[in-house]
Amino acid sequence: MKTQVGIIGGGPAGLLLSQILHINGIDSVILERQSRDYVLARIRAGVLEQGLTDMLRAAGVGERLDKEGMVHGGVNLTFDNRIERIDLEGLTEGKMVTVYGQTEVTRDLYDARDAADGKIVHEADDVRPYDVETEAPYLTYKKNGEALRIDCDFIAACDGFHGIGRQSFPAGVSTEYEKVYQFGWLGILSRTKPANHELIYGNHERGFVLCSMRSSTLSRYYVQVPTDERLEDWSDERFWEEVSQRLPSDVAAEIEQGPSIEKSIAPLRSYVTEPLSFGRLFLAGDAGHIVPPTGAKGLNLAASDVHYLSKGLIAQYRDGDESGLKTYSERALRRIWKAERFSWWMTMLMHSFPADGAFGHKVQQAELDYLTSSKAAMTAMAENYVGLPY
Ligand code: FAS
Ligand code: PHB
Repeated sequence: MKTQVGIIGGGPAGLLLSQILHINGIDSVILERQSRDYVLARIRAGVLEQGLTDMLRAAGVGERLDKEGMVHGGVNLTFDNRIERIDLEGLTEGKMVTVYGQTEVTRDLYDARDAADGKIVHEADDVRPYDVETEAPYLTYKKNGEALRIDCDFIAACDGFHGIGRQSFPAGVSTEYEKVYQFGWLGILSRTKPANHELIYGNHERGFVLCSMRSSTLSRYYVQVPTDERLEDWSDERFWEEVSQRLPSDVAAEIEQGPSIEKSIAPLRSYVTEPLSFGRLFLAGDAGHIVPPTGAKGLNLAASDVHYLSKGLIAQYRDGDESGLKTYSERALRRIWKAERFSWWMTMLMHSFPADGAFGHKVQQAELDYLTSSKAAMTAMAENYVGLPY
């Protein structure tokens, strides 16, 4: 098989890239390791920056988003038995975020690719990129035991943190930066009304808590847990009790408890690999970087990577201008590092660090008290949370 762009990974980054290339007349093939049902069963991000929602609309994938997505003009912080609202819309001259699950974004992108007869190979095993330093790279993979090959002009590795793309860079090319946090997030989905019409991020000495949602009848909650925590030790009753203890009493009183329909623990890490390209192989999304979900940046960074990479590929094919591809890594990394910093800052501010003792907790309370009483500080948080410019 021959295509112009071979894409490894059919998550949001790979699907969005394929759809944008398609509407610009560029052919691509996606090789996805899992089944479509498996990909669509993942419960992950929930908050979309305006940059991503604009890209989805431009790619012809905004209809359900505009119908079902919930636009939020603010976000709330709780600490010291208080709740304080950050007026995102007022502090950023009208910018807001949209709450719409990553699962729905992925579903909408799959539907769009199907409608355009997009080529997506599911359960593609042992995908490997070759000759990426030449003008004729190719991918091999196995499907139902048969060895197959795809010749292409460029390869985009949108294959997530555990993908093959980054591992295919020759030794000595990459520099990795990593910080692993000594806690994870235990998350549940429940068919209950959300605690608030906007998100609530909670700092408490028992640990971080997040009250989010997917719709007016579907809530998403997270609590900080130690990295070695076992899911089987968390009954729904224990989870709801912990959420309530970590919130101000008047906020906790609003919580509608109910059975969990999904429960999982995700580790937290900050990670970046540099550069994001080698020859004609490009990394986009979690393949190149990971952020702790505290800043709601993971999915949104995948979108800005796809923005830069698709622009570079379009210029290459349309005008023979390779400058966008040559500068892709540098341009994407500038925005990635700013999101890494914001995600690290939110994580350090909102989680409990027992090793820092009572003093560390008091310093966090003071920073939150300052943050929520300073227009300058809230503006800085707001412009990062709604998303810095591409
Ligand atoms: P993805 O990991 O989504 O997709 C990569 C795809 O490549 C997958 O479908 C995988 O099966 C496939 N693949 C991997 N290796 C392959 C190979 N060798 N061959 C072929 N295919 C291969 N972000 C937030 O903003 N908020 C959150 O709350 C949040 N929660 C998260 C929870 C978890 C458990 C995880 C892992 C991530 C979470 N994230 C969150 C981040 C997440 O949303 C990512 O940023 C987002 O999925 C990035 O999309 P992709 O880059 O497409 O990577
Ligand atoms: C979610 O709803 O899953 C969510 C929202 C905000 C975050 C992380 C996760 O920062």
